[in-house]
Amino acid sequence: MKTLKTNESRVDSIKIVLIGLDNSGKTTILNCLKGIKGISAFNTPMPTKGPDVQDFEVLNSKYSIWDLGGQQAYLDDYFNDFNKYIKGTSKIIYVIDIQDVKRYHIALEYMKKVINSIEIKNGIDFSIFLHKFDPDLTFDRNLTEKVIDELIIKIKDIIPPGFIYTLYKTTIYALFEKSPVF
Ligand SMILES: Nc1nc2c(ncn2[C@@H]2O[C@H](COP(=O)(O)OP(=O)(O)OP(=O)(O)O)[C@@H](O)[C@H]2O)c(=O)[nH]1
Ligand SMILES: [Mg+2]
Repeated sequence: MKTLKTNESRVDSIKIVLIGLDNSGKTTILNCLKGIKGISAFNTPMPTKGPDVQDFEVLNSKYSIWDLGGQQAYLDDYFNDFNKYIKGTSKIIYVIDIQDVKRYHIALEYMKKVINSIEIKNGIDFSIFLHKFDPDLTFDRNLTEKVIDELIIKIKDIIPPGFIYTLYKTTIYALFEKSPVF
């Protein structure tokens, strides 16, 4: 993990912030974005300890991805000066583990805090990933289509009027497929 100065922003690169609860899949998504394919993309990364910044170049564009580790110990720290974390950010990706039904309410509560902490709400592209939406996702008693529909309604309820966002279903098991929900 790199040492991070929270007021650091690299003007020549596109900054993307990945945020969400622990185990939601942020680092795995980052690895996919970095182009790590094959078996290593499926390795389970160690939990990210606080903020981790990764700089890389894809097709002549420079990216600076800020992967904010989601373990309980770090979640509140980001709000001490959230606007420093998101300074210069083009895109915030909020990741929700669609398979972690028991923690939907915590994920939503945290998302609300994140959105409310963004001072300048226009100009940042806000995406919500309903992640681990695997092609072979099996619905059971806990995870039903109705449960997902209800989650989407709750997300819409949290979003403040005029706040622009896009909701995607994502998975790493389709070479990172991403399709808009609406
Ligand atoms: N089924 C499934 N599992 C996934 C997917 N993406 C990631 N995972 C798994 O989810 C687990 C957690 O992934 P991480 O990327 O470490 O999660 P994280 O959000 O970075 O977690 P923290 O660093 O603790 O905040 C790992 O076992 C991954 O292999 C997916 O699309 N589908
Ligand atoms: Mg991580």
